[in-house]
Amino acid sequence: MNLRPEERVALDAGDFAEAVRRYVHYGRGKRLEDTTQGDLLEAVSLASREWLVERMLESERRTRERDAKRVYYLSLEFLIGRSLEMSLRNLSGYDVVRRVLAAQEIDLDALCALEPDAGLGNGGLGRLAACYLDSLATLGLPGYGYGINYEHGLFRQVIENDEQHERPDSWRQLGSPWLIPHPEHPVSVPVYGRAGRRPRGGGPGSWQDCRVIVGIPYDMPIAGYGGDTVNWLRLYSATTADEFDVALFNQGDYLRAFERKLATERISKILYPSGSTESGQELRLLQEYFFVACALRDILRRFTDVHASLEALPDRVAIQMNDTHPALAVAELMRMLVDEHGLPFERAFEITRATLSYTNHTLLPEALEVWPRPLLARVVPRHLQIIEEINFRFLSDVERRWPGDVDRLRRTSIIEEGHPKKVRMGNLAVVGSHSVNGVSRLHSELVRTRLLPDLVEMWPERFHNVTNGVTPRRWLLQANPKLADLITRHIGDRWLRDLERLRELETELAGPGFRADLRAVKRANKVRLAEIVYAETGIPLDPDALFDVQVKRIHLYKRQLLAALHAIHLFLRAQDGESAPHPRACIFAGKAAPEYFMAKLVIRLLCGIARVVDAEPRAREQLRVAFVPDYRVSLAEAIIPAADLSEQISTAGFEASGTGNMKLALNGALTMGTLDGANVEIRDAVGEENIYIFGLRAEEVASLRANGAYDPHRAVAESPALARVIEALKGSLFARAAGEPFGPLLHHLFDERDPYFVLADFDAYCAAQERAARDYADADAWSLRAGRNIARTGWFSSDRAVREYADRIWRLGR
Ligand code: 26Q
Repeated sequence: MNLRPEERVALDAGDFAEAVRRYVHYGRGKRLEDTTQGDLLEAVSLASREWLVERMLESERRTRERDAKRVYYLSLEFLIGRSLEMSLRNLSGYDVVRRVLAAQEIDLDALCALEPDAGLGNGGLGRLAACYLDSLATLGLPGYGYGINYEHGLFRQVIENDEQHERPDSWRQLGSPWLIPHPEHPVSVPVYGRAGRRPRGGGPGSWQDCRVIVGIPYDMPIAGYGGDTVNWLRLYSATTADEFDVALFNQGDYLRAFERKLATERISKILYPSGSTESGQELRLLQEYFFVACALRDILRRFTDVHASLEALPDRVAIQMNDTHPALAVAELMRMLVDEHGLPFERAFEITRATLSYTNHTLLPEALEVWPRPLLARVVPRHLQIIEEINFRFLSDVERRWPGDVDRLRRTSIIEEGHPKKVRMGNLAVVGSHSVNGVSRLHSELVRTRLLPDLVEMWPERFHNVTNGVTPRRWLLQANPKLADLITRHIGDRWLRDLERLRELETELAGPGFRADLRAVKRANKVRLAEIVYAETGIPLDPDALFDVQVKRIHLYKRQLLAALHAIHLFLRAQDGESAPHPRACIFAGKAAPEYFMAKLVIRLLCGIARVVDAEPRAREQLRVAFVPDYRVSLAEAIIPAADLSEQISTAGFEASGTGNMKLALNGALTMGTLDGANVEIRDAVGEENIYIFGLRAEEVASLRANGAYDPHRAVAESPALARVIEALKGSLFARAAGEPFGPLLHHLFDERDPYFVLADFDAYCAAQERAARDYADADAWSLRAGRNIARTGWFSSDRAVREYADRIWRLGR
């Protein structure tokens, strides 16, 4: 939407310089000449924030005036990364500010590079939430994120002696200029205590003797491209109410009062790393409940400020649950409608269901959330009652449709039988939503056929697919300014709002000039990355080598191990004096969950291979391996634009979608991938000739598993190359000390018959890699195919994905 000129707040250069001076002087209490870079970063950020705030207030005024339907994106994770550069670019103020500051001998790029990442997420799911906020604002939609203001984001990863060690991430130790605190708007959230008897027929219930947690909101402004719309991400910190603790203080229990305060404040202390598999962790449950309760209070307050009756809630509010982590929203919204607003249970449930929708991000059985019933009974007793009432009514419907089908009742029940009983959050989310979606075509199909076939049979119309997308503003404009400039010089800048316009590059690709320019941009990005990798690891990379990149969380199903075995294969061949079709640099980055032993062992192996290759002169002429520590958004922004080859090699059927695959293709890397997640759609988009697809397909993986026909020993017997690699892995060649440190990996591959079929795909993978290396040697032909990846992946914009949600799920167009 376009603003009238008088509505715009001008980006006035003089005002900006003055604001920076003001923040340094009065904010920090320093003279300009005494400031540190950190002071300047803060001052420049706060000065930029003034523009954001003006436009945020203006956006809010417009939305209220139109009484527009709002979307709330509930997520325990928002992987925002840095904000200064992105905000300035979205406000079209980046160049102005750079000039203004340069006049004062301040280097804006250097300041931007100092900003700590807001790493409030684990990986794909959290980054997706951040991309969607960018797109919501860019499309001019009133869409807001709700989450937790973690004091510590995902841990920092340091590598010592080939091993991962975790360090706290204190991203806002010095305060964050991007968080606007609102202590004047606290919300009170009851927890623990006792529920009264479960009311008959779903009448209003009661809940006594609760403790109260107080949520303090902090708002992070989110600017859309062009700056016309600025939305916000509202993050809550947990604390206690002063009045509440006064009771304890007055009893003279001074220390206990403080202990309680500290215990409560733990709730927003730290982000749980994914793969925190130990189930039933009370603190995680408290986090999930706390932020959902804060969000719903805020949402209903905003709604009831304007509307007398809650009947119209679904017409004005859509709430998206990012995985099952916020699934208690079903019970909490019901509780508010029934217990606080006196609605009949049946009507409240219709409203709840019409308001909520749920996105599934995983099929991995170990990642499906279940909570022990006794824990819910203790922490949120009234919610458990509501869940059981919902389940009772739901199972009655099932029984009416399939009389006597006891097995079906057992499978679909929200409550899983056993000792103890458990609450299945996925089933709760499906029963309590009007829409359930997967995140790629293949994944949504597998959700329907494998994960939830019974619920699909019950409500087929409820199930959708929305293939993920990524924001071109961060992942092209900001991360790859040289490519962005090149594109804009050829087709103008409308691609920034309409990424499918990149298709216009197809005609440019016909001329050799454009392909050479593409190559020059890629090379410059590789030089920049090589500097970073050298600084971080001491490993020198040749910018003319094929940059082969695998960056993502370390997980067995993602099969970094397959890439490691391939690197060993290349190493052994080089040692033999065989020459490769083209030199290659294998670049890895990613964090392992702290207690995920096998993933950490994979990191040790990768670091070991890197070290051994580095020490072998004959090998390092044609091979380099680097493990770059502390993968995070800002590091991704440096790695992705420099990639030639994008490793997307998960076991087919396990990666829900992937989004790094989209970012890499959009930046002109060719994909080396299995037919998994969104790789399938990337292949359809770029064409078979412009991607390397190999390996077992999802159905083949499933049937191999079902008939028990996978024999890792046979795979080794049939492949001499693989046999050599396995032999090399057995000794201590890649280890720092003697012994067989990689024994557990071998045990997993052979004795546990590796459920991810690494060895089954090894030969096909090596063959595809060999083809890629040969193809790469023809630089011009490669550039053409890289260019086609750029030109044909516009559909993977998060603008397209958010528009699909807006039209089909949130129904924002009135
Ligand atoms: C659960 C319970 C306790 C602690 C942590 C968790 C937890 C946290 C994060 C479980 C899972 C996650 C993250 C999952 C995730 O990132 N999934 C990815 O989502 C992407 C966006 O849809 C997909 O592209 C990826 O394929 C999928 O793996």
